[in-house]
Order: sequence, then structure tokens, then C-alpha cells
Amino acid sequence: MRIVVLAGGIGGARFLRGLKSAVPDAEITVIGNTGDDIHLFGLKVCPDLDTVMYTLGGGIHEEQGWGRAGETFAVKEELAAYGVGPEWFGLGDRDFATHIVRTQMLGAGYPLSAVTEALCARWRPGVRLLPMSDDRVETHVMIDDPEGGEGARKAVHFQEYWVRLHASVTAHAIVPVGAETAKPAPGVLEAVAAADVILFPPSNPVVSVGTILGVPGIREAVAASSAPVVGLSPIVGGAPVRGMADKVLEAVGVEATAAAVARHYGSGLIDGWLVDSVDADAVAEVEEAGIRCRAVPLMMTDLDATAAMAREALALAEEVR
Ligand code: GDP
Ligand code: FO1
Ligand code: CA
Repeated sequence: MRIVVLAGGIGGARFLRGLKSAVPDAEITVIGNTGDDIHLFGLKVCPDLDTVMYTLGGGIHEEQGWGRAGETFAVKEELAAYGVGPEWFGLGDRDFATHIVRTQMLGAGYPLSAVTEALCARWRPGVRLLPMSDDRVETHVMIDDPEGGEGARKAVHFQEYWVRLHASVTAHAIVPVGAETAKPAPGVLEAVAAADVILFPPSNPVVSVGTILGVPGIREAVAASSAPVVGLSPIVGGAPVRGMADKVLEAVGVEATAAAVARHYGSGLIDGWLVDSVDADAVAEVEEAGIRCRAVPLMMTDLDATAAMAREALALAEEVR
């Protein structure tokens, strides 16, 4: 079975671990979000690709969900001693090596997709990990600019909004800079076209899955696919399980409920949607929107629970096929 998954960072990575365990023989292609990517200290950092790679490859800091296990911060401390920031983004020593190798290869002319494949040769994530695009796409967030006078706004990088500001200020708009002219990375459209099933894991619908779908051609390919498309809600009981997805949903005018996220994707894109058991009330509303819906446990508390979610998603895919 060929499965394509459109994944962000932590939610996507943890789901993929369950999916691999549920269907060990499946050929899984992951289309990873690169809108979170940021250039720091002259290095290219790809948080979502790395979170998937480290999680599936056994190098992740389990409790934190991002970054490396057993990390140290000597380089960060030395940079701080020089007064070189940003101090709000915690790059560890082990993680730095990944960004150095990536940046070196990009500088030598390799596209991000080839670089990602090279990094994965070490981590062996057991999936084919493709960036959504080899072209630079950077999510920016429009926020108020207190220094700019009445009604002034400014754009900040997504990581500044998310990590430094903890999404505590109003996001007026989410802007995927560069998306209009970005092309899907080699293999992305081919994988979607050849897929037997397409899954949206419980990833951020706006700044993870939404950004991937915003690369011209990807949304169209998913919508045109004859394979069933099934998503799992990252919103449980009217709130994100983790993080601040409610803030970016508000920015695009979508309520933070499992049903509203399903309607946001729409029946033109997804055929099936899983909501958590606590949201069983949402099933009727989602089905009225023309999307087959089931309520099942959706908390990725351990590998077994996550594998069960993956099996439910594949069962729903069979139902709507
Ligand atoms: P990020 O890039 O690290 O923010 O990760 P993703 O975009 O892949 O996923 C983030 C989303 O995963 C958040 O909106 C969370 O609500 C969701 N999430 C995290 N853990 C769980 C879980 O156990 N169950 C469900 N249903 N969603 C989860
Ligand atoms: N998230 C944080 O909340 N604080 C950090 O200092 C931080 C550093 C970091 C470094 C490398 C990396 O791959 C991820 C990192 N993250 C950090 C997580 C990540 O930037 C965000 O959670 C996601 O991009 C949001 O989707
Ligand atoms: Ca992310």
C-alpha cells in the first residue's frame, strides 16, 4: 500500500510513528512542511523536516517533541557571549551539526530534497521524506506594530510569532512568502498521483498542512486524486491538544473546533475525517458537509494508541473508497 502523508512537525511525526507500526509493509511518502524554515547564524534550519526525521529515526527529544535527545548548548552560550542572537531560539550543539551539513550541501548546489535524502541516510526514518518544495517558502505573520503609529502592522517570521511571542499577539494574516512561485519538490506530485491513500495527520491545519497545500499544484493534485483522502483532527474538545493552533485558525477565520477544521478543508479535498470521542457531537455536522466522519480516541498517548488511530484512518479510507 502506498500512503502519502502531508505532515508538519510534532503532530505529524508522532502520527507517522503510529502509522509505521500499524502498517509496517506500507510504502510511506511524507510531504513535509518547509514554511517554518528559518535562516539563523547563516544556517538553514528546517524544524518540521527535522522533527519528522529525528522522531522516526530515534534522535528526538521525546518530552519536548522537537530538537535532539541528550542535547547540549555550548555553541548557543558562546554566541550569546558575543552578543549574537536571537537568544529566543534554542539551537543545540547536536542539532547545529544537521544545519551545518544542510547549509553546506545547499551551498554546493544540491536542492533541499536531495539534502533531506542525504540527512535521512543517517537517520533512516523508514519513510520517504520529501520537502513540499525545493524553493524557499517562509511563513510570515502580520501583527500590530506598536512603533509604527496608529493602525500600523508589520510582518514577523513565523518562528518569531510562535516561539518568541508564543502567539500571544493577534495574528491578522498568515502569509506564506514565496509560495506563489514555488514548485512542488521532485517526486511530490508523482507520489500524490500514485497514492492508494492520502492522510492529513493531526498537524496544524493552517501553518503545516495549509502551507503544504498552498504550494501551487499540491492542493489540486490531492483534490484530483482518486485515492481516498482522510484527516485526523488536531483539535479536541474545542482546543488544540498542544500548541496554539487556535490562534492561527482565528487568523484565517476558522473556529477552533474539530468540525470547523473539517469544513475548512472541505468535501472537495477530504473524503473522511476523524474526530476525538469527546467530539462525537461533531460527527453529524461534518457529515452534513459531505465528509464521512467517525469519532474515535485521538490522543497519541503512546505507540499503541497512535497505531490504533492510524488503523481507524485507513479503515475510514476503505469505507469512502
Ligand atoms: P508542529 O509543526 O510541531 O506544530 O506540529 P504539527 O503541525 O504536525 O502538529 C501540531 C498539532 O498537533 C497541534 O495543533 C496539536 O493540537 C496536534 N496534536 C498534538 N498531539 C496530538 C494528539 O495526541 N492528538 C491529536 N488529535 N492532536 C495532537
Ligand atoms: N520551539 C520552541 O518553542 N522554542 C525553541 O527554542 C525551539 C527551537 C527549535 C530548534 C530547532 C527545531 O527544529 C525546532 C525548534 N523549535 C523550538 C520547535 C519549532 O520551531 C516549532 O515548534 C515549530 O516550528 C512550530 O511548528
Ligand atoms: Ca511546524
